[in-house]
Parts: sequence; structure tokens; C-alpha cells
Amino acid sequence: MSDLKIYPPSAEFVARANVKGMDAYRELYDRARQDPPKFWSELASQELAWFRPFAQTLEWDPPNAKWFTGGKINACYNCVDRHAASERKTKPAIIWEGEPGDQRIITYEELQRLVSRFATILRQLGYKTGDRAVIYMPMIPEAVIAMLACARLGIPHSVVFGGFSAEALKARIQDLDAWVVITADGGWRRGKEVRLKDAVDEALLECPDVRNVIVYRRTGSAIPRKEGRDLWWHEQDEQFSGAQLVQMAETCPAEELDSEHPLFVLYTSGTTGKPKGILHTTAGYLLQTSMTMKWVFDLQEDDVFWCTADVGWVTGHSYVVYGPLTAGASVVMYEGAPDYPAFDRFWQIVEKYKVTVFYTSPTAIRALIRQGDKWPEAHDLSSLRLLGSVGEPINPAAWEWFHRVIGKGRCPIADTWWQTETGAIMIAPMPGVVPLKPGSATLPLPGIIPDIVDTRGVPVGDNREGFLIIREPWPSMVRTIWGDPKRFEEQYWSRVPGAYFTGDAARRDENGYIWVLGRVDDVMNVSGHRLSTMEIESALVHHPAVAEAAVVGKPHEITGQAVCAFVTLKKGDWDHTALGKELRQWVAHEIGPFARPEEIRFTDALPKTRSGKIMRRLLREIIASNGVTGDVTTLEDLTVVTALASQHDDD
Ligand code: 7RM
Repeated sequence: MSDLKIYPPSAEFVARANVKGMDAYRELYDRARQDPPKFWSELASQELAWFRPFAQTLEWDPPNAKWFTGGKINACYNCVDRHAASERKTKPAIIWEGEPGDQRIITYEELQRLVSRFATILRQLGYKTGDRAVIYMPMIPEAVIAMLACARLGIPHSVVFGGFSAEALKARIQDLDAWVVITADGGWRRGKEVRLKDAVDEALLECPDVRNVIVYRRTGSAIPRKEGRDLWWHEQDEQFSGAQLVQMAETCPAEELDSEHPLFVLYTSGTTGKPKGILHTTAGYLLQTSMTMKWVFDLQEDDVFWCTADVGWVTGHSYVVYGPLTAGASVVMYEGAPDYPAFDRFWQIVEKYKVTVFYTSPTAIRALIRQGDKWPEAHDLSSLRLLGSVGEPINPAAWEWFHRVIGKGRCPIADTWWQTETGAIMIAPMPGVVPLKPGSATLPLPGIIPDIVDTRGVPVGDNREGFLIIREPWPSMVRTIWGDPKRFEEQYWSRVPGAYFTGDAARRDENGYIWVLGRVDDVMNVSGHRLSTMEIESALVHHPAVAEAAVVGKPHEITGQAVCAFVTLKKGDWDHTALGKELRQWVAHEIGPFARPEEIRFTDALPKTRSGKIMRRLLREIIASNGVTGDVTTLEDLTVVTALASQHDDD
């Protein structure tokens, strides 16, 4: 590693950074480590607005944590009202650009009115604290408004990414037992309409408990409407006419909720076929998402912050909505695809809105690299001062390009490691402090005690690969898996007793820098999105032609990994080419287009251990090398492997 180039922060960047110099970082880190309750309680009192102060900082009964108990708080109030009542009231909260080029700028003051009106609609329909809502929206301001309105009333929301299919949506509505679904007629993606309401209608055929669907009109296309159940957002809003009604709607109070009141449930892929509903609660989540805005993104009052993630993923929750708004930032939000109408859409938006901090994924970077430097070079990117990366390890070549071509060598890159479960960034450089090594998320943030251990939980020592764990509780940590506390405990807290198991492998170098290597379980990472092999396998075996399926990730130049499925068929005379196409489409329908296998390989049998477990490691090797090495002595039938290995990628 010694020949690696190291990038210290520039003097210019350090001069105005929130945290400057290694000593300042060490001081913060040590203070958090020595007395975590003191450290976090001081920050919570300073950074958040409370209706009633908390009595105790942490009640830790592993694996159950309660933070800031006794306190009364509201996430929406912290994100909106307190800024609307301050000098920030005329500051843009949301700077939005639609894919067709329409734009809206919503100040904090306006956001408060919009959120209050929508909260009033929900309240008048009878929804109240503790009821659950599912949000299935395009990337439009109303997605954020819906989330915040739910938070205002204490209605835990679950945002389902608009790229998920009706099937996936149905499973989430059912698991959460949601009574109201908030959606739009559709959204724009690469010039085409994504028809969201159609998917909702299909999902609701099997969700009898849903009482209302509130539909925002985005595309204006014709959609069927179920009388009594479906309501137009704008029609509901029109009832507030006349000064008195408007006044009433716009002053809908924010509920005074417990610190641990559930804020949202976000489903993420695990190692089984069933997605896990990750529960986050209010105060700790808000504190850590907003603190990381200051520590990692060095947030300053005049920043224009753009995180390109969809609000359907955790990155969108924490760094489009709750983190930046709690911190009072101006947030850029874009509806569509990065390559539409051309490959410079991101750079055009950076130039137009003078974005200062830009946070995206390695996949997006790699896809743009391929199109050449002329696209960014055609734009003035001089407003940028800091870049960020998330979702998967960033390969040094992509890092260098991002740094040189986008950041013009001036902007530090914050490679941020975290998970849906951690709620906020855990390992990342403080950009005014930490010299960067391309490909490393560098050092843990204050209050985070990571370790790298072997199968027995013993630390492995420098430069050795092991499991990444986190030893002490932190405010934004996952509280449970919705409806399945047992799975929560088994999944995260039983591998290394008392410590949180991340599911990632990592290595720590001689400078204490952490290099995250990827998942150690059956979770794939495709374009920075988590996908479970089991989830795709169960979708495939649902198809009438399929007997068995095994799914593995295959290295992919742009998306990091791509989905590759090995399939055995039931007896019959199948046209492999046609069926391959059909199965890819089938998976897109069952889960979502982003889960569509890149490749389907038909085989007579799958390699299994004597106890009948599919040997995915072997399949991965076959894919990566078209050959097999290593120990296959536990294999039931070696001829299977030979046959599989002799198939070619483009079969
Ligand atoms: C934020 C998010 C989590 C998984 C995680 C890792 C991988 C995320 C990085 C990374 C290396 C990074 N949430 N991962 N960020 N690996 N370097 N900077 O992505 O729940 O969807 O995924 O993503 O494997 O466990 S997530």
C-alpha cells in the first residue's frame, strides 16, 4: 500500500472547515469514547429542539437501546418549523428539478405551509399517531412533504422506492399493516412515465386493510380511480379555501412525541427471501444524521447540498431529507436519470444551482466516466467544494477521476461507509482533517467504535481481513426489525456477543484506516443497491418452468456486481433463449427492474454440499473465472461443476 498516493486536505479547504486538523478530530473522538453519554447528551441538547428535555441519555440492554428517554420531540418540527421561525425562513429548503426541466424552489417557510396542509389532510381522514403509511412516489417535493407530514403526526412511514414492483410493494404494505398509501399517478424517467398508481392498484388487490390511496398528480396521465378509496391530493387540498380554513390547515401542530417514537421503517434485503423492516426512531436518528452533515459534509450556512440518492433508499432518508433539513441546509433534488436527456445532466444541475457539496455513488461515477470527460468539461463546476461517495467500495480509478475531472483536484472526497441499519454515516473522513487514500472510508466518526474480528470475535490485527463489527451503541442505530425482534437479535447481535455485526468484511491498515471489502453474506450490491440472492431465487422458483435457482453476484465494470442466475428447469421442451428473456422480465416484475438478472444460465443440476446447500461460492468462482479452483470435496456431484464451468458467459 506504500506506493499509494495520499491526498491531504488543501489549506484553502481547511481554513473554513468545521473541524480542522487531526488534533481536533482526536479530541472529539477521545471525548466521545471516554464518556459517550456526556458527549451525546451535550450534542442532543444543543442541536435539537425539544418540547421537553430528556432525562436519561442511554438505556442499554443489549441489543436494545433507548436514547434520550423522557424527552419529547418531533422530527418535522426539527426539520421545518424551527427554521421557518428563524432567519432561515426565506432560505430555500428544497431546490427541485424535474426530469422534463421544470423546477421549484421551496423555502423553509413555504415548506412548513405545505407540510402542515398535507398533515391536516391526513388528520382529517382520521389517521393518527401510531398508524402506518406507505409512500410510493417519484423524486418530487411531495415525497418529502409526505414523509415530513407523517413525522409531524407521529405516523411511521415506509417509503418504497418507485423502482420496486407491485409485488414488492404489496409485501411491504402487508408486513407493515399500513392503512394509507401515498403515491402519484407517475413520475418521469428517461422521458418515459413510470406508472406508479397502476402498481399500487395491482398491489392493493391483496391488501384489503388499506383504506385510502392519496394520489399526487405529477404526469397528468389517465389513471383508474377506485371510488371511496382513492383521493386526489389536490382535491383534498382545495377544501382549504378562505382565510380561516387556510389558517387552520397551515397551523396543524406537530405532535409531542417520545424520543423513541418510531419515525420510519425501511425495508432492506437480508440473507433470506424476506426483506427486513429496519426501524428507526426519532431523536437519536435526527441527531446523528444532522451531526454527520456537519462532520462529514462540513455543512456551512451557504452550502447547496446535493445527494443524488432516491428517497426510497436510506441514503435519501438520511441525506436528502432528515439530516440536511434538521441542519437547516438547502437541498437539491432531481427527479430523473443522470443520462437524460444527455450525459451531462448532473453537471448541468451542479452549474445551474451552484451546488457546493455533491454526494453520489461509485456506480453513477463509473457510468459517467465511460461517456468521457467532454460532458463535465462543458460545464462550470467551480461552485463545488466537497464530493462524497456511498453505497459500495469506490475503486481507486473512479476515485481519481472524480477527484480530478469533477473536483478539479480541489475538492476532498468523503467516502462514507454506513448501512440502512446504522442510520447515519459511521466511517468517513472529516474532510478538513483526514488525508485521503482512494478506496478507503478512512476513520470512524466520534462515538463509533468499529473493530475487525475473526469468526470467534477476536480482533485480527493490522492489515488482516476480518468481519467488521461496531462495539458500542450509537444514537441512530436500528432499533429492531419490524415485527421480528428475534431475527433482529440473531442477525446482528449473536455473531459477536454484545457487538453489532455489519455483514461486511474489512481490513485496517497501519494508519488505522479502514478498507471495507464487501459483504460476507448472501447479499449482493448492484449499483449500490442491496439485493438478496434468496429474494431473487424465490422470485425465480415462482415461475412455473423453474425447478431450482441459485443466484450469485458477478463482477461488473459499472454496477460493481451484476445478478447472475443459475436455473434448473422442470421437465419440458423449453426454448432457452425465449425463456431466458421471460425469466429476466419475471424477476423485474416480482421485485423491480433493478433486480433483473443480467445473465441466466440453464443447467441440469446445481452444485450442492452433501447436506444439500447450494454452493454459491463455487458458482461465484465459475462466473469470475469460468473455471474452478479450491476445495470441492464437500461437493455432491462434480460433473455438475465441470458442465457449468464449460459454459460461456454469452450463452
Ligand atoms: C448507505 C447504504 C449497505 C452496504 C454495506 C456495504 C456497502 C455502503 C460503502 C459500502 C464500501 C462504502 N446502505 N457500502 N457504503 N462499502 N464502502 N463507502 O449503502 O444498507 O443499502 O447498503 O453497502 O456492503 O454493508 S445499504
